[in-house]
Amino acid sequence: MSGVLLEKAVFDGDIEYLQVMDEAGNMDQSLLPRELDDNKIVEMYKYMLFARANDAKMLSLQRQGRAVTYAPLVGEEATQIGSALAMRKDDIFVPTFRQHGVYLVRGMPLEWMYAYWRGYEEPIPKSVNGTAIIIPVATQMPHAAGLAYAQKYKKKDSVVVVYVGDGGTSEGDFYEALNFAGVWKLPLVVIIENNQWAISVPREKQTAAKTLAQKAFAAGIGGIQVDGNDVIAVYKATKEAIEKAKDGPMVIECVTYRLGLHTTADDPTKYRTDAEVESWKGKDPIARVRAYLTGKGLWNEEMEQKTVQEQGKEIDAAVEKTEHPKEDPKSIFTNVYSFVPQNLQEELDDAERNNFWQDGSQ
Ligand SMILES: Cc1ncc(C[n+]2csc(CCOP(=O)(O)OP(=O)(O)O)c2C)c(N)n1
Ligand SMILES: [Mg+2]
Repeated sequence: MSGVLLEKAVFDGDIEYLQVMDEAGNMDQSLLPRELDDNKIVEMYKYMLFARANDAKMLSLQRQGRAVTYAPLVGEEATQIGSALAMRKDDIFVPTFRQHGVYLVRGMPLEWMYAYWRGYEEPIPKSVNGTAIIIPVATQMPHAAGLAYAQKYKKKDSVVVVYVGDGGTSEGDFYEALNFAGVWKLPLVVIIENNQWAISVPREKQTAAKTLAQKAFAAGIGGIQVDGNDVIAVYKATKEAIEKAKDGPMVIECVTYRLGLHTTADDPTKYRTDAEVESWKGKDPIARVRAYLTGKGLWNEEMEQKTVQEQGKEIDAAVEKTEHPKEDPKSIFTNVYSFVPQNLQEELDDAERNNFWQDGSQ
């Protein structure tokens, strides 16, 4: 009989799915955030166009041997632009290696990005309020939780918005960061950019969990799944999470798709079908906003051509500026820490004493 008493649910959790604009560009006006007026949606659209144009240029430069490597974002524009536009200036963002669209919105100079993918990393301009590009998968998660802890400790209003891929959510770092953030109720918003693939490993072979958002529950955090190809839904979910972040963290799984290569060293035709890629092209994040704006008479072919031209010019100017970079090899000593530790200073002195960079021995 005591067994009956034990038969009760001790945890109950649902993951909601949010979509505001569907694949055809139909908007559920009741869910549209009030501040997103026509102008703001046009701005979102232009950012997405820019992100895609920039992506195509970078890919083309790499194929010409004018960039070392690159991780394209094509297909993931809504997840990046929607979340970035929801951030406030003082919020801090922590990317992986694919959030070029977020950098764009945060005002990262294009030249910085072109120099980076050519193999030369400058310090991140302070005004961007974000960290460097992070290549080791999920290692940014504990850093982001630490940054969020610092905001709370210093009684600052800033929220940390961290990005992680679907693959990254299987890493220990991901769970450790969530656990820490849950216990300390940190102002941390986690954007899972679920693009369905971790290089060649498909989403269904990464985890048996039905959603990635539900991973938040184990850490006592809220989670939501969003149509990651719907820029309005991503914006809305991120904005609300930032507004509530003083009460604790939130995990937002953005369901999107990597239409292109993992990186320029990858050939996805070896492990996935054209039919799959084609089916996701039907959910293109840019096409649906164009359909919406065109339907409302806010956009037309002429405006599209003009914007594409202007953006192309801006991109070409940035490429031109970084075509003949003047690298400073000393930056690997001076740009890593906020000060140069003694052991690095000694190495630097030694290199200079021995004319390391002049004698061609590097
Ligand atoms: C700790 C670590 N393990 C492996 C790699 C090699 N690697 C780079 S990206 C990647 C897959 C990441 O997939 P996901 O988290 O889904 O992000 P996406 O590349 O799809 O944006 C792997 C395994 C790495 N960079 N770091
Ligand atoms: Mg992925």
